[in-house]
Amino acid sequence: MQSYKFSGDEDLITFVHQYSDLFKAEETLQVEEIGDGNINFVYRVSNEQGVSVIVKQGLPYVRIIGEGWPLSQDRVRIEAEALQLEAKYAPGLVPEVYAFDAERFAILMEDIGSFDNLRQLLVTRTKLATLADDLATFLAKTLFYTSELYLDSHERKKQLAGFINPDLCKITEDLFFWDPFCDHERNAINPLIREDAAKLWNNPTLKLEVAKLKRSFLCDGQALLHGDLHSGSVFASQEGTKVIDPEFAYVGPIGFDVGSIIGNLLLNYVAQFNQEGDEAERAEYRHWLLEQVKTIWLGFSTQFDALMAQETKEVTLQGAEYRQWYLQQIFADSLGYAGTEMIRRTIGLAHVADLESIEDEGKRAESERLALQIGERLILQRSVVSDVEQLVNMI
Ligand code: SR1
Ligand code: MG
Repeated sequence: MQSYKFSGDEDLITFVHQYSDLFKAEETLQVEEIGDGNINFVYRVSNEQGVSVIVKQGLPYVRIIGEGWPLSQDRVRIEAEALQLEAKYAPGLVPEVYAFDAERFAILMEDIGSFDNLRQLLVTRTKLATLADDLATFLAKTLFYTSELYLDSHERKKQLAGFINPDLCKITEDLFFWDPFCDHERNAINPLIREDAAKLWNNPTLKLEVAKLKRSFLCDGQALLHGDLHSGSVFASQEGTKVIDPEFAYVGPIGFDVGSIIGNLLLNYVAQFNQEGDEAERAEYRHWLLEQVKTIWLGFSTQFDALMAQETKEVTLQGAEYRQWYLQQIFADSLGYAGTEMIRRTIGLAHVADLESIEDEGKRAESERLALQIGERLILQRSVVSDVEQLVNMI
């Protein structure tokens, strides 16, 4: 397989000089590898004054597995183009792309080092002032402006063709909709909840509903999704939010993005029952998390509805009844995908620090059981929960 990997610090520095004039040729630059994701390599290049940029490179395989799990490098182009589109529609909410190099499968982009990873912030129970509003805006704008509601037929087909992304979609097909619903060798299951997992594998009603969600993931090309909107793909501070890493971008069902982030907030919610620290503080944080779920849904749906009414090009798709029907479908899908995210992060291959940081296996099992129960309910009841208030009461 033809591929290019940066050979070392000098090579990375040459790459940075080639695409940016941020640094002088004679400056001493420092290179650190900072990536802790599953798939790619990420480096920070900085000078002594603290000026820095990020280089992200994708090799033709999954980083944490190695060459045994090959992966198309076209994902790097997809990430660069998705970031550029997101920047156009949701300015300030993604890092700026400075350059994309198609030969080296690398992106040079803004360093968002003053923001912290949302998953870590949630584990340490940090309340974030603008997070829910920012995520609502990101979702409403990126999803509306890349949907059939806004694009004309030709633009839409072009977008579809540019973001086919079969390798990354296949990861999601397997890790969300197949592995966790059978006794798959890729699964990682706390022995204390194996029986709970087996109950899901033996529930035909649940498997039928998961199959319907999978069909929608495979076939319903509503908008250009981020495609992997979990807490690790969000960086935040008290001043703002940055969404990173859209290498899974493809044209799919809107509820997949909305549900992924809601599912991640709920994973932290269940973890907070058994995390370290004062129970009153944890209870208060759980309450805050549910408030964020409400704010995200209400902010997203209000903005999306207004965009539908004001900016939809096709007149038959602007009416109030159609808008209400459309948003109700997205709500149901979002609950379903929040449910599959909770289940796959609990018994599938890729776990989350929210649960994994609970050291006591027994306590972790309690939170994991709750994740499976809520996940199952979200999937089964997604069409009967009428609004976000009812959702929060159900949880
Ligand atoms: C092998 S990749 C595992 C997970 O990491 C990515 O961020 C996606 O969430 C994927 O499902
Ligand atoms: Mg990622």
